[in-house]
Amino acid sequence: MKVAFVLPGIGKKHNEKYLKSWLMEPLTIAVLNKILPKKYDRVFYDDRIENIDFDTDADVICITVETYTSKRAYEIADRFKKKNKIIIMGGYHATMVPEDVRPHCDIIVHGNAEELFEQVFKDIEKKKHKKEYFGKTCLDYGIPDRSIYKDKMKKYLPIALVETGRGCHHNCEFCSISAYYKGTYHHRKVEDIIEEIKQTKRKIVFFVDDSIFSDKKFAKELFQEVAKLNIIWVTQVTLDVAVNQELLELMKKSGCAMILIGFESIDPKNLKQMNKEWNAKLGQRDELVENIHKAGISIYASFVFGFDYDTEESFAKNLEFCHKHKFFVSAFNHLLAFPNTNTYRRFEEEKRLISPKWWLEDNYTYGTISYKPKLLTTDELRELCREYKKKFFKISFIFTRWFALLKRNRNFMLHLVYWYMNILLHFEVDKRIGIPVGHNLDEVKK
Ligand code: B12
Ligand code: SF4
Repeated sequence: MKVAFVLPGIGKKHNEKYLKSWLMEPLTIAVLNKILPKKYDRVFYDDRIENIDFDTDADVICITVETYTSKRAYEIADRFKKKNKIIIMGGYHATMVPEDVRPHCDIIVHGNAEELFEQVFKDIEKKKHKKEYFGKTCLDYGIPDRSIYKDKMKKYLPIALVETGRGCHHNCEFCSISAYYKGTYHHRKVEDIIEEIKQTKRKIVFFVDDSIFSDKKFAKELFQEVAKLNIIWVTQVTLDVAVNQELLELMKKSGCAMILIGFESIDPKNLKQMNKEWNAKLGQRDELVENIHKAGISIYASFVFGFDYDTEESFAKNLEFCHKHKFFVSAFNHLLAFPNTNTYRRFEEEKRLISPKWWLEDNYTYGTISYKPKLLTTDELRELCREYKKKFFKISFIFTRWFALLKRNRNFMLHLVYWYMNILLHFEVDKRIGIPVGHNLDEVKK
């Protein structure tokens, strides 16, 4: 039996390439490749960078589905179905909205696949497979098998993705992670993580984790081991890391160069509504940011606009906050109601969803606001996000922030990353807006 893995793309503008900053190695596929029993032949199509061979001799097609990629995933599945392939779908969207996915596949894998993937294939061989399988959270996959995309590595950004944990102990209203993992957190074995980092031979590592400090004991143990490797690493954490000086020092010593913090909003009323008021309660936000910077660690500050108390002034205040702290990089995104999150349910109850299944709309483009914000119009919200991103990535501000970085950290590699990211994102502000979701992915030029 032969298995084809497919990672669908979001979409791209006609005659343009896929957005470069989205082109990271597809770790999900390396993990699925590892847990698929060795006896099966396999092939992988990365829809973001190459054309899918719809005439493949594979018998089973495994498609990973995220909300943004779902429209394309269904198209791919329907085309393969016409060729009598067995279609398996899994991933965030398949788990959160199975009713959406069901008509397009033979099997849905809900949740994590580690404990049941082998069984699914045994059942397929016996022609007795079920329509749905339910996986528990489990990260016991050892080391992911990246051999399936080694021929494509040059097309991905030169950063290794190494998973450390899944889930998060917080429950922010808009978040798919909290809806998927329901406030729980699980991590891998430290020795597997260390072995994997060594095997990737990369000098820059992104620890894939939604909240690495959900288990502080584990995080400390991990960083003590990582300190022996001479790498630089980045990850996503919550602001509370800054109250623990010992941890900050350990992070820095082990090579932590940057952390992505989801500030989301600096307005306490918004934070309360999204169930993230702990972000502000932890103490003075400015002091916490300074603590992190003093430790020599840079910040990727992520903001989301369109919450109920946001006005144009909120954008200006946020930019002021960025000017004050000169963040390494920043995101000014608009709020999105991801399916099955509490934000989605609230907007549904309040009758504020303009398009309940926005991800399937034929003319949906990246940046389209699919709900009614309270104090801004949809056009204002979209335009302000674009305008303030432009302000953040202005060349003069890139220089200002770089001078601040020089004082914080002298690592040459980090400075290269700084310029690469900031210039890339400077040019991507307009490239992103208007990407037609689900379209132009069969074009030869990718
Ligand atoms: C790394 C990452 C990225 C990277 C690269 C992603 C990539 N595909 O290469 C970057 C930074 C580029 C990125 C960008 C974006 N991301 Co992202 N990203 C992640 C992150 C942190 C890790 C993904 C990962 O590798 N996990 C490790 C693997 C092993 O776990 P897994 O994917 O869950 O797979 C397991 C199961 O889900 C299941 N499974 C998954 N697929 C399949 C398929 C089959 C057939 C089966 C059987 C099982 C199965 O089995 C696997 C093993 O158990 C996740 C959050 C997270 N912790 O997962 C967000 C996440 C996936 N991203 C998300 C989003 C929204 C985006 C963006 C749209 C953000 C934006 N506005 O620009 C873009 C879209 C990029 C794109 N799709 O092209 C959301 C998706 C939500 C949703 N409902 O779909 C997530 C969940 C983050 C969040 N907090 O909500 N992302
Ligand atoms: S802290 Fe981050 S990962 Fe955790 S629930 Fe909130 S937004 Fe999601």
